[in-house]
Amino acid sequence: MAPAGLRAGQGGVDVARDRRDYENAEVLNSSGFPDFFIFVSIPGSWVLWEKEPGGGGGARETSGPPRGALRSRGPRRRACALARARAMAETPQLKRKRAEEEGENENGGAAAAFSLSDLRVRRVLRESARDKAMFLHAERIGLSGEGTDAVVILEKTPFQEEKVPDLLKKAMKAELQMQNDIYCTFYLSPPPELSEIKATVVYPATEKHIQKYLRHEVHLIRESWEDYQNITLPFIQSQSFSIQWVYNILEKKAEADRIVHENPDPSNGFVLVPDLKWNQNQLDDLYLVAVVHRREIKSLRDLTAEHLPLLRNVLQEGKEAIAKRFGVPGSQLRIYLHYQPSYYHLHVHFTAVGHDAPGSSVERAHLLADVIDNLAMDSTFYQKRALTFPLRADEPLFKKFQEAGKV
Ligand code: M7G
Repeated sequence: MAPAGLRAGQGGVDVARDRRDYENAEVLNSSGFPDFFIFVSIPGSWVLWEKEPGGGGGARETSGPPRGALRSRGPRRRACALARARAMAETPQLKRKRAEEEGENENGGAAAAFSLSDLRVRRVLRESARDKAMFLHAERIGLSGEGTDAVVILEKTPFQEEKVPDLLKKAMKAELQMQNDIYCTFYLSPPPELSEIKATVVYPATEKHIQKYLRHEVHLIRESWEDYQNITLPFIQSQSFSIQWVYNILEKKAEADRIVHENPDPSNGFVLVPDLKWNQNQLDDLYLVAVVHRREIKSLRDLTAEHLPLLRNVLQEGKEAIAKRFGVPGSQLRIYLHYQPSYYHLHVHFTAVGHDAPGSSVERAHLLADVIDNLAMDSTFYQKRALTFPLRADEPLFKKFQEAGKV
């Protein structure tokens, strides 16, 4: 039987055809170690996948014209053919592409895990020597050679107290940089387990994600209630910034194992999870976020006295849960809302009071306890007063305020 249409396995398998045809594949013959081959019939053709010679880990595909005498062997055998043919024929690249496609459905839009080495750096969006962080615009190159944008945030993680003695002992290299009287400076090259870097990846990233991390000049906007109604609200309504990650948390499709506390009441309940920014290795930068179950509250501007029971639950139960789980008392927590938030689904930030968390400054953070008091005094407090917030000069909302002659 002369193989027809021999193609190299590595990157040479036609994914579109494989995915469709595998559904009807039937195993004709197969072998495991040491030959590793699988011979299947697919509609209108036969295909042989075999291990590429040379131990490179690739698969070689050979296909040919229809054969008359092929019999169906039932659904189980077909499923087996599907899985085994995939396992043999897929290169790591193809595997990732399939995982990505299938992951989309399971996670409501979230891409499946992938390796950082798939990403290529395009440019530095911003860096902060103080925060020991760098924000990168990266891209992931697809099989057809086209790039998909990603944002990567690299941050040196805070020291962990229990690992510090090891750091001094195990530092591979300690280079003395200068010495003067009682002062000296060393540069250490610690082993990998003591020199962690946290990498947060947004993939695929939209232009809005990229702009969010690009350095721009910042302006303070003073928004009256009328400005909110005429400029901000129509703008928010015209935007489609996805809050799928919030729904994934509420529906336990993501981060379910990270939930610290939940009050399941649909009106007055919420879910408390560690924030994306916190790696939970140390309490100094403790950061959790409470996401409310109600979906129609966009921001501080929508709050009235009707929401007091919900806000009181978040404050009280959030504090109790953090004290119980992490041993940090309520008096050492900064509990606040952002205005403007990045995501228009009500959520509350819980950060360690000693942690200078991004967005915890006066122009953006509103303490939850103050919000509660304000609403208790006046139900329409946030539909009356002007609110100040920072906007970067490149943000579309800033442009709207500019067009309206407000900046
Ligand atoms: P925000 O005030 O809307 O915007 O807060 P900000 O990001 O400009 O502060 C949203 C909060 O949710 C931030 O503290 C984010 O770090 C956090 N966050 C964002 N995402 C996409 C996730 C996520 O997927 N999981 C968790 N746990 N937190 C997230």
